[in-house]
Amino acid sequence: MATEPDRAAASPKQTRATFSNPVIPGFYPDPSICRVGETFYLVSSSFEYFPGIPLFESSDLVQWKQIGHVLTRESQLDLRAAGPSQGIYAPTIRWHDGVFFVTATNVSGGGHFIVHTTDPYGPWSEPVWVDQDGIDPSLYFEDGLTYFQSNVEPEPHGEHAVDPGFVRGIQQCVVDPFSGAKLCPTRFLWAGSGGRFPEAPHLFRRGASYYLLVAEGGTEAGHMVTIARAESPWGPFESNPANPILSHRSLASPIQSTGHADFVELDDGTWWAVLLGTRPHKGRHHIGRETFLAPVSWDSEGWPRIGENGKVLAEHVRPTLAQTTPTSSGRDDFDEAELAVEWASLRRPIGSNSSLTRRPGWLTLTGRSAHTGDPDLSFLGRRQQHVRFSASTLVEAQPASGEVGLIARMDERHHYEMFVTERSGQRFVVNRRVVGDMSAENSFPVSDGPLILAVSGNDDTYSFSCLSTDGLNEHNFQPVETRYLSTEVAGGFTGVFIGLYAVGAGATGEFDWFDYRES
Ligand code: 6LW
Repeated sequence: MATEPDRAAASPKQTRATFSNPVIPGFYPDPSICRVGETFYLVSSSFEYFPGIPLFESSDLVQWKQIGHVLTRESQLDLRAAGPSQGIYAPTIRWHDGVFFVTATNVSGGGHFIVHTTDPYGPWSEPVWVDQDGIDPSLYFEDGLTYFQSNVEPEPHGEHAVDPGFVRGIQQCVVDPFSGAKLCPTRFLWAGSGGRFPEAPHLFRRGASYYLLVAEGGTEAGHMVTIARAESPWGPFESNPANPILSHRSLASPIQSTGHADFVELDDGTWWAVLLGTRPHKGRHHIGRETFLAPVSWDSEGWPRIGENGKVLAEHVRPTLAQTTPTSSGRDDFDEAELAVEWASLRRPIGSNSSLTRRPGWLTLTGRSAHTGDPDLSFLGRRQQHVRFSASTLVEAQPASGEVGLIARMDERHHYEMFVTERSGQRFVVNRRVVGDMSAENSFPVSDGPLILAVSGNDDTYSFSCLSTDGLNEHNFQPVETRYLSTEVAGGFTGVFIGLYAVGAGATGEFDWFDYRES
């Protein structure tokens, strides 16, 4: 799906040019960034999807190419108990002394872990576990010590029951990053500036000061980034009097819910922030929390501010780095030995339920679950990265009484699909909408033979259509509303995936190609 970036020579004109946000569209929240020489690496949360923690590379901070995932083996990533929006939360990536480290939390088993590698293309190590409560772990290396931060959670994330005596905030210990062993007790660092849910800590140094960057306000409309500083990694931390240093709360900006930032410094002395944000339409968003980039400026008192006076814009002036061009084609002909990196399954590798060799040049999926709301659905999908998009696939389906189809999936209880099935000896194409407890279907009969299944979307609707390759059968289903797949309806932390699936023990689907594009 991807080609190497073409690097154009930097010219004064190019360095003054702007870039568009988000730099990584679609469900890629909680970004964390590190720099190794002239190359940047970025990771984001992946929740119940397998493999875990998408990993990107860039040389200009604007064009990002996914190079793989950090967690590619079941021994690293146990999601068996992960419900929707559980599993992997908020990774941090750091490079120290020739080694890459990623820490994150598996909220569905094990808690915080650290993995490492010398080659970001993998393989990454087995996880080591750190015994500290909370979510959103981070790492800071200095003088041979590895400082390990996280937030403090009074109970499993998501409940937020109020204990009046409990102070939320950021805590820290020192760890051995190769064993996970704690080398000192955990100490409380900072309670934040007063917003709810202080989280997403990152500790870094600039000059003689240690800065503690955090998110507050919750990941919805009240989200913000605040900062404190100290003369030691242990504090005491002094809150920036001008906090927050980024927030879009109550602004009429097309970009909302900005927060959860991480900083990187360039050779030219400029600092940049990656952060999450959303682009709602009529107060709702369905393609998830996305990754944005913004410049960081420092005032004369040594406090940073993100973007244009604490706001992220749809366009900012580019970093002074040689500009690269887009890399991803969005088409998979299933001709390679392995699936392209964009694909993910649910909770575990799709394993023997998928094959690229059973029929060479085709992706074969076989059913294993009873229905599309099953947590163990035989599914391969990619993130819907653009509100306006189209996706299509050519399928030869042997569905038996099961289903072979194309799905727009938010979670187990919120998804729209179009599938081929057989009922009373007749083959049908069915469009089903599942919203919570409600399910509705429309169907029409088709004859045997290959079909092109397509879905397109805009702000308000998805449209499913089906065409037989002999041109004799064409059916366009009534558009269905995007709003019921939105985060505001479905809840949770994820975004819509567009995927291929098979349901039912006897169902087989052979897919010749899959094409996804922004429209
Ligand atoms: C993440 C927390 C948050 O751990 O949402 O945006 C949680 N903030 O920091 C899941 O993405």
